[in-house]
Amino acid sequence: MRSGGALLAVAATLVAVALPVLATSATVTVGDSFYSPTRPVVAIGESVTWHWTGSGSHTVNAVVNGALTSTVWCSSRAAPAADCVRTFSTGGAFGFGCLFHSAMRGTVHVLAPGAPDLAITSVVFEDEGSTRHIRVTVRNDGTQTSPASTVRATYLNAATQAETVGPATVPALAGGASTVVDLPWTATARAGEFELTIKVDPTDTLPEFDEADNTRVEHTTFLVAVVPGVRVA
Ligand SMILES: [Cu+2]
Repeated sequence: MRSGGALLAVAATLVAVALPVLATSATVTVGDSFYSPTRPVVAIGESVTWHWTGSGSHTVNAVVNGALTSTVWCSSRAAPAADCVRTFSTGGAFGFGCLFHSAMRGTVHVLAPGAPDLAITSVVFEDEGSTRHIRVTVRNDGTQTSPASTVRATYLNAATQAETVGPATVPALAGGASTVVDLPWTATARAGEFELTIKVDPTDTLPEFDEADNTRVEHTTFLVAVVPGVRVA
């Protein structure tokens, strides 16, 4: 018993050591009735793990040209069930879906090493007249050139309605390059603190290794309501 425990401890250590190698792979939760995330991103040679949490039965089948096929990636199973792992050896976008639920659809994006990966690295506010400029620094963390994209900011106004600043164009960026994009926020009557959610590639057009670094949340305060053409005494 004792030696068995020791062996288990050794096995646990080996697993712990092996984990960083798997860290860049993606895991998709299979629930009732959804996949999350629906667009996992991995590099060529990496794998996607589907992990069942739903009590209903779900499959993972290949989707080609928008149509579910009979090609089974993961057979029908319900939680608790063994994970299903698939390794992707070629780049591209690979659709998948559940045989039983037409709303369960997703796409695995398999990127070559160095693929474009946009990130917001800083946000600076600068006032000019009644305009507050939101200057957003966007960097391409990949080694390949990123296509032109956009950046925008959203916030809730005093009536808690969503409003948008921009979008502004982010030019194509060489690998490692960065640029500053200006979002001019023309003042309307407003005062107080606003929470801005600033996002590059807001429609997720560009598959990236790290989508989490596309968004920055910033707070900015207008001390008085600025109304164009009205002088505050
Ligand atoms: Cu299903």
